[in-house]
Amino acid sequence: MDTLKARYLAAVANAADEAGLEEVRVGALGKKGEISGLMAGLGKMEPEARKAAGASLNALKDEIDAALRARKVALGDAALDERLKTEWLDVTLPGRPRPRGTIHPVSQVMEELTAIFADMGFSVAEGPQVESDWYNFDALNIPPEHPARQEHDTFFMHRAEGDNRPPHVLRTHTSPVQIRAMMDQGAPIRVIAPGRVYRMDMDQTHTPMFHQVEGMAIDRNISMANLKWTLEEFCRAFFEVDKVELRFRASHFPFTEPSAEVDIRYSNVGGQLKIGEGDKWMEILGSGMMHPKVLAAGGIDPDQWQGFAFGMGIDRIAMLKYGIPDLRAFFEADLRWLRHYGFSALDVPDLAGGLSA
Ligand code: 2NL
Repeated sequence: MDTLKARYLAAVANAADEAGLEEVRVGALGKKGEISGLMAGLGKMEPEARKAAGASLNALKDEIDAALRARKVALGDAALDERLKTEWLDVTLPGRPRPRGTIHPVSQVMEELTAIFADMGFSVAEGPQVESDWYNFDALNIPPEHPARQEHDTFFMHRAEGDNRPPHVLRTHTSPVQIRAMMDQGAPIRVIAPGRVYRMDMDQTHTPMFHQVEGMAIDRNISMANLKWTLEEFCRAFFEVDKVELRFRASHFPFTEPSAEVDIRYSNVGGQLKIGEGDKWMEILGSGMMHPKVLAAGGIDPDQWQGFAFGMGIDRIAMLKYGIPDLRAFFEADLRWLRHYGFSALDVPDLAGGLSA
């Protein structure tokens, strides 16, 4: 009995893990285990001998059982200690930086110019990108034979078979939004209409979808002088320079009379463009006094009211302000490309028109 006990206690002590321990338990106390076998043999003994052997076998069983439990706890503790040694977390490690998205240059410029014109009393108007030909062309005094109305230049939406009404178009400018604003709000009115416009044009410097902002101010005594001041004020704030110089060149648009194309003075020193100085001129927008027919189409009496209007490409002025050299930056660029041009995320203009840090 004593050798049995010594053998099993040694086996328990030597078990290296829970599986080894279970092997020892099954060998001793399992259904076919050695101790269980001896206990089964008690029935064949004389009552006296059975009593003594039974008592010591039970004591042995209890002792082995207790040793097994103790060893199991010890092995569990050791395993936990081992895990704690290897699986530790350094909670003082700094977090891994995650790349943040940035606002798109076109979106940022829209926010900037919206804030600048808001300071001058202009609100923002929006409208549909799919327009009727009346809003996109007729209301703007663009005659049916005008090149913009040919299949070639404008995206026309198909009508159903047998529907002979004139097709809708993807708006070619945001002027229709201004017509709608005139009809909805009447005069006096000051609005800008920024948004997407579409023309069938695709080369190094043109994309079929681009962004435009148009603006207009209609009141009792609006003149070209108001137009000039408004555009100069806008350019000073937008390009963040104290002095800008604009040049108004006589031009022609169907929707304004008189009309002027506007150039801004700039210099180019080794590829570095500077606005407001130098001996170069760059065309940045078209403008004029609103044509009486266009005022009338918007439901405003041209004998009572005058207005100025202008239109400019947002993509272009975004490229100019942020020194972005070509259109690919807008369509194929990743964030590294934008950062390369000094474009930081979430810079928004403050009320003075400057960029906050
Ligand atoms: C250009 C020319 C211009 C306008 C847009 C306008 C809108 C209405 C009435 C009269 Cl509702 N005019 N818009 C006026 C002059 C020029 O844009 O070259 N844009 C890039």
